[in-house]
Amino acid sequence: MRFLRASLMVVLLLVLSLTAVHAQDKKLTVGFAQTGSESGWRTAFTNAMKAEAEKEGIDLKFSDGQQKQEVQIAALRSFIAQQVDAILLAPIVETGWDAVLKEAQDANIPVILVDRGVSADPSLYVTRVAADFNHEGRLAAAWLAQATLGECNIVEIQGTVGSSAALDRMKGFGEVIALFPGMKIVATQVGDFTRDGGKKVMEGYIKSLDGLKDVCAIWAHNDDMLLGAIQALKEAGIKSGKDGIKTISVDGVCDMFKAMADGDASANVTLLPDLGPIAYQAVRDTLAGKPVEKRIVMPSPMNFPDTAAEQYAKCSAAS
Ligand code: GZL
Repeated sequence: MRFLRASLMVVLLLVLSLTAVHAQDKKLTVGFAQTGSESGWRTAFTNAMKAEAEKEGIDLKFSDGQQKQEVQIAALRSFIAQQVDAILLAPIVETGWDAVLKEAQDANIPVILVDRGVSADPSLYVTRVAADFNHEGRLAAAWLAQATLGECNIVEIQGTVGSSAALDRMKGFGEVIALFPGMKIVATQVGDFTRDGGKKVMEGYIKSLDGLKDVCAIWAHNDDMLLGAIQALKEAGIKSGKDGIKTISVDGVCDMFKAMADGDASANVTLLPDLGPIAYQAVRDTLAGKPVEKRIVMPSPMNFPDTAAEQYAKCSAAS
């Protein structure tokens, strides 16, 4: 009898260890609800996530949110119905996610936020892998404050309304310029993170602000809007960058390095797009029952014209 019990234990342990090995080696199926394809950075981020999934043998179900929250929510519901192992979400705006995140939790599917954040209860997602957007705004303002000795009339071009990227960058930038009585934002409008949006906002500023004659700097929440704005300035014969209105923006897309190398842009806070390795590791850890930090912060380097030509040579060769 004791022999039988011992044999059963051995068989049970064997089955459990084989199951554990199988779970570790099982090909992961991950749903990724991306915001859209509104900017150069977004495209670079999407490509990086797909390439890393391929490298790690992850079956990535990709959904382009087309810049619409309802499309992203529908994608999450589809991933739940497909019973994916985990969901990655880059939420276009902060609010309106509680219900669908609860549905994922009830289906026992972990959700990991990548890039932007949400205002939902943090218990509804495992972690958020992203840069600190408030810090990016503070970095941008700190650079401008030292570059202008704290005296500057600034025009701002905002990202998507309600997005954590726009809200937090605006907040961080504002906190730092508030330290300098001589620095103020004289105009702010929404460019929705697109080149066309930035161009249209700048065309309006050129008209309403007398050709920007009293404007010392342009602060854009992302490069694409600044690149569109620079196009509008060129069409109006107004100089930016080295010999003109100072510029500061966030992302570090390849064309921004060209603009800095050409002397049209002044400085950049770079947003690293390669969140894949960290995000997929968080997926594996959470599925294996291991603890995952509630917030994983990516670093925010800055880049300037002095290395822009070399950086442009690298990024244009890679694309
Ligand atoms: C920030 C990201 C922003 C980028 C823009 O992490 O959400 O969205 O700065 C993109 O280029 O549109």
